[in-house]
Amino acid sequence: MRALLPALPELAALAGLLLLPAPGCAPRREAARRYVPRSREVTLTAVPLLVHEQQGQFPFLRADFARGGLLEGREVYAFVPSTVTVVEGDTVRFRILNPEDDAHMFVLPGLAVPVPGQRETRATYVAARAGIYPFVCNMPAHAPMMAGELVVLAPGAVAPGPAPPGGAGAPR
Ligand SMILES: [Cu+2]
Repeated sequence: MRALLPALPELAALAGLLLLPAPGCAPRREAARRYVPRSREVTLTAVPLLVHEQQGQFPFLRADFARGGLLEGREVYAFVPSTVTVVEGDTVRFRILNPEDDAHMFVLPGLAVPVPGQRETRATYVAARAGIYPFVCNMPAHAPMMAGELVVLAPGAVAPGPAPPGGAGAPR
């Protein structure tokens, strides 16, 4: 009987083997993979695409801006870039350049900032939850064309750890 049962130390070793976590699941590795939120500076520029000042350059715009035209009462502007990607928990420091003389607004859920002409405007936003958040200029003459998206990734979607300064292949 004694010979058929494994000895106590053997049983303990077997139990230890069964409890070993699968490769890649070790708690230590998991901790090292945790994303560390960071501060990200994002520069957006308000860019005129089809505006009244261009009617000399693009004669078709006269018909577009005329009564009943496709752009009656409107002008087309863009935020460049129009997609900004960050990670949940990041603090986004927006620097918004408006080089021309029309005023704009920069509106995100929970943030609304006037963007006067020929000025640089700064705004800080904490990307608290993963998701896709539209940003717009909500001035009637510029909506809905002047718009973009703040894409907030879940921490598990990005490479781990803070970026080494200037390091190649570092997560951005
Ligand atoms: Cu605008």
